[in-house]
Amino acid sequence: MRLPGAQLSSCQKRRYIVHIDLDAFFASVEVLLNPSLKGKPLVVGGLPHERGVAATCSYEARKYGVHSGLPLRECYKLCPQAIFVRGNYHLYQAFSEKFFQILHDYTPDVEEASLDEAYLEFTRCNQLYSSFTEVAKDIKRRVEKEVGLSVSVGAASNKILAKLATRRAKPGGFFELQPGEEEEFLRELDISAIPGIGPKAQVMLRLLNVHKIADLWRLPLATLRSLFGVMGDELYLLSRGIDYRPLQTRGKSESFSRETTFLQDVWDRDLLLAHLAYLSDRLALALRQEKFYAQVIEVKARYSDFKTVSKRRFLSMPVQEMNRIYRVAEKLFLDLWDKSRLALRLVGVKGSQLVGERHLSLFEFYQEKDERLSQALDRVRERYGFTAVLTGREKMLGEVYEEDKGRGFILKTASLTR
Ligand code: DCP
Ligand code: CA
Repeated sequence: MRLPGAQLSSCQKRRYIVHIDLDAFFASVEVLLNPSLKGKPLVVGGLPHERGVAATCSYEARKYGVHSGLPLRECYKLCPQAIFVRGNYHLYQAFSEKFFQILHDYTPDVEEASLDEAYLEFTRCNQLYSSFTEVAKDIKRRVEKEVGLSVSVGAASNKILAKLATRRAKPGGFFELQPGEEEEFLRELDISAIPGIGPKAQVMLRLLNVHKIADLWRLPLATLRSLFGVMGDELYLLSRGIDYRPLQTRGKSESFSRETTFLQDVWDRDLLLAHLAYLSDRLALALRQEKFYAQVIEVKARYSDFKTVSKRRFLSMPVQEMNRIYRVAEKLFLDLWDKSRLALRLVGVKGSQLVGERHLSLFEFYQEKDERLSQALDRVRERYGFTAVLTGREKMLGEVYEEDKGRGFILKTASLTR
C-alpha cells in the first residue's frame, strides 16, 4: 500500500524536526547523584508499600515489567529486589531547566513538550548550519556532557515521525529517518506507538485485529471516525506519517483557559465530567466572543498531592463550539485520569493555537449544525442568563454551587486567563 504522505510532502518545503527525550529521566537523576544505584533496578515515586504509582523506573527495572504509572505494590511484586525512592520534583525541575537552556541555544523554534522532552525545528535555520544532522548530534553530546544524563534523539520531517524516531533510538541513541523510508519504518510499529491511541483505543482496535500501524492503514476514514469521533481524522493522518502540526513554541502560546479548584477533592466521575463540561462551555463562550477557533484543546488535572497531569490534542479542524470542545476534553480527561491514584483538586480546559477562521480541511465534511446551535444558545443566554440553558452534565453543578444571578456558577477559585 502506498502512503499518500509521500506525495503530499514532495510538493512542500521539507521540514527538519528533531525530537529529544531524556532516558528514564527521574531515575537517571537519582543515579547521577548516587552512583551506587547505577546498573540496579530502581523505582522512583514512593516506597514499596505506599499508596500511589511509580513515576518512572530505571531500564534495569523495566526488564521485570515495571513501568511508569504502575502501583508501587505491583512494582514490588514484580521486582522485590528493586530500590525504591520517593523522588524530588524540585530537583528534576532544575535538571529540566538546564536541559531546555541548552536546546534554546540552537534554534528559536523549541517546543517544550514535557519536563524532559522537546521538539526543535530547523527549517528556518538553513543559513545557519551546513548540516542539520551534525547539529542534532552535537545537541545530544552537549546535553550528555553538561546535564550529565543519557538522552535519545530522533530526526525526521515532522513531529510524529521525529518522535517515533526517538523511540527507535532509545536508550541513548540517535536515529534519523530518511525521506522515502517512512512507509517501511511505520509498517511494523505497534499501534500504541501513536500518541493518542491510549489503552482504551487499543482494546477497541485489537478487537478488529489491528495491531500494527500497517493494519491501521486498512481501516477507512469513516470507520476511524465512527470509532473515535473527531480524533479519527487525526489518527488517519498520523498513522500515515502525515503531520502538519507546527511547534508550540513559548512565544506563540496565546490561549484561553478555564480551570477551577474544587470545594473538596473529588473522586466522582460524573461530578468531574460536570465540571469539565461547564468549563468547556465557558471556554466556548470566550472563544466565540473573541471570534477565535482553537486548534489545540488541552485538559489539565491536579491530584490532591499536587501532581499535575495534562494532555492535549491537535485537531484537524479548529473548534469553537461547546459540544465539540467537550467531546475532545472528555476523551483527553478520561485518558489521563487515573482514578485509582488519588482524588482530584483541580481540572481545567484550555484552547490554544488560535485561528480567526477555519477552512474546510482535507478530511472534514464540516457540518454547520454545531455552529448554528451555538449561536442560538448565545442568544438565549443573552436574554435569560448563562445558566438558563445547560447540558445534562452541567446541571449537576447546580447541586454543588450557588448561581450568580443566572450569569454562571460561583466556583471556588475559577481562574480565567484572557
Ligand atoms: N512521569 C511521571 N508519571 C508518569 C510518567 C512520567 O511522573 N506516569 C515523569 C517521570 C519520568 C518523566 O516524567 O522520568 C519523563 O517521562 P517519560 O515518559 O519520558 O519517561 P522516562 O524519561 O522516565 O523514560 P523514557 O526513557 O522511556 O523516556
Ligand atoms: Ca523521557
